[in-house]
Amino acid sequence: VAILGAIGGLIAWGVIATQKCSPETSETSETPQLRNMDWWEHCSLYQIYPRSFKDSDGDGIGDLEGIMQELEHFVDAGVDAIWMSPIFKSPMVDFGYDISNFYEIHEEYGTMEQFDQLLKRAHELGIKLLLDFVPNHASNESEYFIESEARNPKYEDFFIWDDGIPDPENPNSRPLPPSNWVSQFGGSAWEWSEKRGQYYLHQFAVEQADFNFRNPAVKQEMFDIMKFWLDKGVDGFRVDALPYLIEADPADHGGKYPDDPLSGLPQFESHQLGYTIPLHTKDLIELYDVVYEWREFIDEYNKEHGGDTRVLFSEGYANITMTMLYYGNEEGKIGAHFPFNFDFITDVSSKSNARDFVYTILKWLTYMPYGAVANWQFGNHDNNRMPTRFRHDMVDGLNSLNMMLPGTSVTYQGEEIGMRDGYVSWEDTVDVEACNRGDEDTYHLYSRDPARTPYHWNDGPNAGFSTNSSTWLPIAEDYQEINLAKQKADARSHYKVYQALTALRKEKTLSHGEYDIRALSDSLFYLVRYLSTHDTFVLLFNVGTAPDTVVLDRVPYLRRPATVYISSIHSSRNIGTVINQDQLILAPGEALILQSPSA
Ligand code: FRU
Ligand code: BDF
Ligand code: MG
Ligand code: MG
Ligand code: CA
Repeated sequence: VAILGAIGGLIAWGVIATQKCSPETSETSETPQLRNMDWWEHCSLYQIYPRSFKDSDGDGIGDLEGIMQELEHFVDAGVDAIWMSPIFKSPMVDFGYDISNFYEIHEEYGTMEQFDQLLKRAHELGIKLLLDFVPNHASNESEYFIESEARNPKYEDFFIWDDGIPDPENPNSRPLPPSNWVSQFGGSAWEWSEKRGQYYLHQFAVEQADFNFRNPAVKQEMFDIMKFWLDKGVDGFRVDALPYLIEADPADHGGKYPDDPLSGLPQFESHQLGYTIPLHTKDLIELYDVVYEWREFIDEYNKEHGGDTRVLFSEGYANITMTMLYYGNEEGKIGAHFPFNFDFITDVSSKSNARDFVYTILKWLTYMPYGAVANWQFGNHDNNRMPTRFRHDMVDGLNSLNMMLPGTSVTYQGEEIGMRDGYVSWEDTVDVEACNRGDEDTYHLYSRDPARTPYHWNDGPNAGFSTNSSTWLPIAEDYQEINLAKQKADARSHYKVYQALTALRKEKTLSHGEYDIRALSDSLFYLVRYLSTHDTFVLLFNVGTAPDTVVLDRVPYLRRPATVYISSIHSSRNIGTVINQDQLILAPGEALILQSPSA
């Protein structure tokens, strides 16, 4: 309840009668008074995976200068804000999520001067730029770790160190790991340091040592890192891997790291993720207090420095209750501006029907705290690409859903042109998760490489990504069919639908309107966005594999005649087609956005 007061004034998309209307929204006397929205509440956010976006210097690896050269792409696409996966100094064991210096740019990606220029140019173009903040761990090549391993008093307790358990059978040999905890990338989460004669914790790769968030000096370092980049002018952070921030404290468990309970699932051996239930290693309630402190910090920074709001978007896969705690708690603490919503990635797929979609959408909107801002996304660098997880014919409908639901839309690099997973052979596989958890026969179950292959700019060599003879990951084989240049030239394309959608989002109905969503059958659902005195926009989407009929009287607020405003690229209906009939048959995957005038 207290969150009401705390978030107060941040009502996401409702209409507030008490707020003075801004000139641009007071067209007629009946027009509802619409509150002003902050930029992040309804922006189109885009994730860049820098290593695969654009290579400017011909080494086969994407870089900052490449992003700089292509910034106009975001203006053209209608994107308002971008966040970049890590660009900091790194041995690249986990492609930048293993940071060895949080204050420096990774040399393959460029220089600090290039970063400063990129930020300046993005701002000149009206694009917000967010960085990836990775607080859970540092590279074992970071100064923090090297000094900690050497017991330099300043850094001695920067990580989670423990003696381990004496081996009863071999009292003189190396002790056993402190607990049965399993790393996200497989194997024990504890690694022996010969140098320090102790184990350290790594919830991810061996080379990614977990920070000790019970050490005030670590917390201070995190503030210092954020301040360093905020002072440069970044617009905020995507915050990585939060569920793993804090683990059980031995002080609460008789001085010993407690074992996680066993899942009992017979397919897992003790070194495999899934063998245990992460009771002591994930979603610990203390971690939220750290997030709430970061929010206080960034709010304070905003107050002190003015200008556009700097934001925190949190990352973490957790159940709905633990996810919502990132927004804030009932005691009035506020956390991230929003936690990323992964429900379209984890809860629906090509096997889902229209009811599953509606249920998944309403889940987030139901659990979200009152007045909070929603967000939607269908992919990221950790999961198979959207058209591959769903069906190829669903790209436009899924992008429509992303753009038409209330709140912020998040696009993963390539979704605007419907890029699919690239094929990466075992020989070409570089993802640490695939290499550690899989082998030649099973790597594809774990590999994140297929979602990370380079962006398809055109049908030239290396899809226009790089002039090098080879690229860090292979180019997906379908680049001559699926690329940006072709989609700009074609009369109808995913990209053109995407552009129309980002433009449609500027309508007040989309930013401020109410929503209604319902399954009309197993395969067809509608999403209505409506706002008094404004046009209504209706998405009709057939997620099934057979044609299906929609009786238009069943769609509320859809006054006829209506007009086709956007249609999926294989639809027989063109933009501008007038819909006056009582029913429509939608082909499999067909999506129509209908516009109908206000009453
Ligand atoms: C999760 C993620 C992964 C990375 C891990 C550790 O999204 O960002 O890509 O491997 O966290 O930082
Ligand atoms: C947890 C997780 C995965 C993600 C990535 C990093 O296992 O966050 O969900 O896909 O592999 O670890
Ligand atoms: Mg390069
Ligand atoms: Mg280990
Ligand atoms: Ca941790």
